[in-house]
Amino acid sequence: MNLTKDLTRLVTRIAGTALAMAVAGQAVAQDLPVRGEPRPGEMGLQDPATSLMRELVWLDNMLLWIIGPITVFVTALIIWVIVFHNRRANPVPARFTHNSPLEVAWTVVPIFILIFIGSFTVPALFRQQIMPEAEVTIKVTGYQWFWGYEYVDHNVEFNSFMLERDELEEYGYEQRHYLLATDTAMVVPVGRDVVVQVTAADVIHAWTIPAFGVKQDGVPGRLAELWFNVDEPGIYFGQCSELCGQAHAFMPITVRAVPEADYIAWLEGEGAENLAMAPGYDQYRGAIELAVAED
Ligand SMILES: [Cu+2]
Repeated sequence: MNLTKDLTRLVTRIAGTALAMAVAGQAVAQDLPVRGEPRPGEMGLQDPATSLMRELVWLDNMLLWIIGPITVFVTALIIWVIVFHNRRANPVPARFTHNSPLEVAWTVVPIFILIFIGSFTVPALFRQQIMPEAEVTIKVTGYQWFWGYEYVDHNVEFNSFMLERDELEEYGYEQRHYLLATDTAMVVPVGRDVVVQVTAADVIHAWTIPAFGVKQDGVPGRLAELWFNVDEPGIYFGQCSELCGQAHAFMPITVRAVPEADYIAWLEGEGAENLAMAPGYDQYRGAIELAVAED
């Protein structure tokens, strides 16, 4: 952890100059590498940023090893039938209609294949759908056509709109982030269990970050949940994934995963209440007091 820099930033913040706050805010933005974004010509999934997504990538690869041989086998059977069992090659067809051993085999073998697959996918599904004890709880609301974020423990609330092409640089993004970057972002601490409550205010939207391996429909009148725990600091992009109307393509999602101290400093800057509920707050407080004492 970059303790010295964090401390300097916190101390200047305590001094309370608006300039120092602006500089600190910018430093957070520029420090963060973009880790979760689509790349041109990409064939596979995005690099996983959570344990859930690592598991999904593994499952995806494992299934390819099963579906690949099955596809080759079925294609070979079709070719074999076409070549050797057409009217010219085989003018007198066999007359039998049943073959019990074969029928048992083509019923039982797929059952075992499905049981094998299920023994990995069902536990993975449970890991996604059973919520851990939330260390950070964020309520996300889909609107036509932007996202609203609410840090329910801290009374912090804001909306998130897509950046136009000519605004990207001003916010520290590049042109390739058009349709992905937003003016404000969901900020989360790395290494903490974040539970996101997803809903919508008008029509059905869907909140997703591909690198996190999460996707959840936001349905008006209902509160669904998803969770993730981000491995590394970075910027991660997603896009609304449920056709929600004319500007469906223009309500992207930006998540900034930051070190804990930056997360608390950000909350503080947003005027958060109940800061003590933020994960790692005691440590953060201790670090500030230490820095002040050394001054
Ligand atoms: Cu939408």
